Amino acid sequence: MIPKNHPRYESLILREKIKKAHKEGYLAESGMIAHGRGEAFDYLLGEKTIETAYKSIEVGVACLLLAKKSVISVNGNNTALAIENIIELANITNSKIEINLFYRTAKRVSIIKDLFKKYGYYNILGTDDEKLKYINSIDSPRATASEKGIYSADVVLVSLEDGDRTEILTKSGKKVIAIDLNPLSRTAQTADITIVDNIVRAIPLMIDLAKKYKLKSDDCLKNLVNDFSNEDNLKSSLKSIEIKE
Ligand code: PTJ
Repeated sequence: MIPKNHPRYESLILREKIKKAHKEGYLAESGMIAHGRGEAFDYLLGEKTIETAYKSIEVGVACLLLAKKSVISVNGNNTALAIENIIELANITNSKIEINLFYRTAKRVSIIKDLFKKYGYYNILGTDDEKLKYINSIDSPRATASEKGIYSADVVLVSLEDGDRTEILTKSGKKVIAIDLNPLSRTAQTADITIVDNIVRAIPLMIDLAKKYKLKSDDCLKNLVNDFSNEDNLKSSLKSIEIKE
């Protein structure tokens, strides 16, 4: 039991969620390393949402609302940390949810599918290995996607994603929104809209904004997307990382 007054309470609770997910068999061993990497960057960002992330959250939400077919890609880590928020964001933005695992096993897919069911989400995609298609015929496990989901989507939201996969998605012409605490990662660098923030803060902010921005006109949302430079935003995000003495 972690006492609520522990100075690192929030961070330790997230670790507990990651450990529990691993014990339950759906979080990859490397997922624990990925989490530690994220923790380090979050620490350097001051464990708060930085100005540039508020901007990319706004643009990311606009992009999801404008999409013809948007999909939120889920894996072991984001399921462990943000399952309820992912479902809420999908419902508000009319996005589908698809399981996409780097370390794919039938067992992990089945546990994640059942967890989403437990939280009231029944139509998760990407569960049937045989029905997966290869994006642009690229013969790599990183290029697989379900026909009804990522394969035919125009906008994909990824988090804790691997760089190869993000690159394949962007090269295939899809707009990729990435949530990644490391502004230097290949995912952060190759996505169209990068949100340098922790998913546990970013997704609730996206939900709140989506509720408001649903009322805005398409023209207004399009202007937000067109005026955005991911390169500039990432450069400014890097400046937020300060090593405090
Ligand atoms: O569940 P699977 O099989 O798909 O495996 C997924 C992992 C996470 C193991 C895989 O995608 C992986 O190895 O990821 P990487 O290459 O370590 O990248 C994870 C990125 O997410 C790193 O840049 C981390 O800084 C970042 N990150 C970690 N935790 C968070 C995060 N970004 C946002 N929120 C977090 N909580």
